[in-house]
Amino acid sequence: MSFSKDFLWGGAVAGNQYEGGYQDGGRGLSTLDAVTGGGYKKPRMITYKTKDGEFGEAPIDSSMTGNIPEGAVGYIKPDTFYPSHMATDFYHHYKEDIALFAEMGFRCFRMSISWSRICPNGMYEVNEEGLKFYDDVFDELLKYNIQPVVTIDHFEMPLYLADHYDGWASREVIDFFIFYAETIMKRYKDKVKYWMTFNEINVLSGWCQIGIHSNDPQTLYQAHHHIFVASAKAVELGHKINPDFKIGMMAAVIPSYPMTCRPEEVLESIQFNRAREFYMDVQVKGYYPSYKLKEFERLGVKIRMEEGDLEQLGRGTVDYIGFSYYMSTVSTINPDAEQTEGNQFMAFKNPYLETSDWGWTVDPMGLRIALCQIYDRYHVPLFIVENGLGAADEISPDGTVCDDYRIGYIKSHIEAMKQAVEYDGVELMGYTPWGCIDIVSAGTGEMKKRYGFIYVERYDDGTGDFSRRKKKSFDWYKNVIATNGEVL
Ligand code: BGP
Repeated sequence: MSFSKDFLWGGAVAGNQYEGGYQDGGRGLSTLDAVTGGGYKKPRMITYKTKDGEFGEAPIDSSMTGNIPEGAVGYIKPDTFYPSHMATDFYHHYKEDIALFAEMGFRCFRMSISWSRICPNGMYEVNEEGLKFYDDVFDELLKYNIQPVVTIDHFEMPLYLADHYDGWASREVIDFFIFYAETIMKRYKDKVKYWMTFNEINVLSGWCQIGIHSNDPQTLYQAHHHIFVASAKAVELGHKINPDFKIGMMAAVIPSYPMTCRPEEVLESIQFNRAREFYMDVQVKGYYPSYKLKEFERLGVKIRMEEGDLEQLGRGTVDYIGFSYYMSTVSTINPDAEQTEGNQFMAFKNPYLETSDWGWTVDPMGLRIALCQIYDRYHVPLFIVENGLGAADEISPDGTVCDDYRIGYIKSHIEAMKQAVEYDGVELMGYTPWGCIDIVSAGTGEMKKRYGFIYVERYDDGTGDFSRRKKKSFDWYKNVIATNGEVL
């Protein structure tokens, strides 16, 4: 067997892209609720009102970053389509969906909790109906012996905190977050064993994700310091609430290769990879690495720290590294090198690799390379909590959805995982392909970009009855799990 007998096969989603019910059950508004849909060459827009009451809209780029003017507040315009409001309606379909996940044999299910469903304004008021909703979801998962894997914060925050505190730029938000994290970890301490604090911490920026109104390095790294402290506090607190908790970090991993053996390009790729390693160094090793302190000096960034912050980082190191992997990129010193779309940034094209319909470089061996690089640096268990192929799946006239391309993509990445385990000795906890059921694309706000083993009839013009149907990959993945990855 390549994978351990308790390998966590499952699937992954995020609240703002799947849950819907944005005003059901006492939920408060989140930043993503004020972000419209987008599409090809059509950015998603933050709709807002200025402090003078003027309406405005600000584009977010594919890295989901975008800013609204100081003092402006998110505003939901009438007669405007906001994908997160209903998404693909997990809120009303959770029993049906979980039964389908169980039919595939899921051993775990990665999902996020919506902070503003638990604390509607993000502060110290708790919404019991919100807590009850996730109690019901976890009970349904555990009925089928599916372990919840909970992301505490996935790319959104309570709108009130963005509007009134400038989001994570304010140190007070640490305490609000800890109150929220403590509330859910205590409430679900006997139902949820696996947690992770912040989704893709290394790409968090802008108003949608962290509520800041500027991405200048001082503002951004000060906000990230507050997030690091909050994450470390949540990890330390979680271990006190239940010593059996496994609490991880989560980063977007996009390994970079030098375009040539030219030393300048090798150095360029080392520096690109450090952009993610900085976040892993802080959360796994528990301190700011020297290369980043040197960068702060060059940028004139002066992180305002409070007494005990650095000790807190040391006490709140994580149990595992969760990460997303979709693609690799190339580092070059040639500014005219051909580029291609990537996950949250424009990548340079690798002449040896194909790209997806959305331009993302398809590189299964890159997953093995990333697993080796990360495991060799940190020697903690790894968990691939996002991997998948966004494609414009269509229902054939006979009612089937033949997504052989997705089977090929997932199969090749599982083969790479096997090699990392069998030949490179990587300790791999589990694998939860992204968007195991069709959900809204974060970067483009589209339904058209589908990832699921399950097709959802919901379309970018707001039509569709949310009905679910199995794609060809559903039975294929079911057999992968049944054979613990032996048959692909
Ligand atoms: C990752 C995010 C996920 C998901 C994924 C796919 O960066 O963690 O939330 O969005 O990207 O990207 P997209 O939805 O833009 O296709």
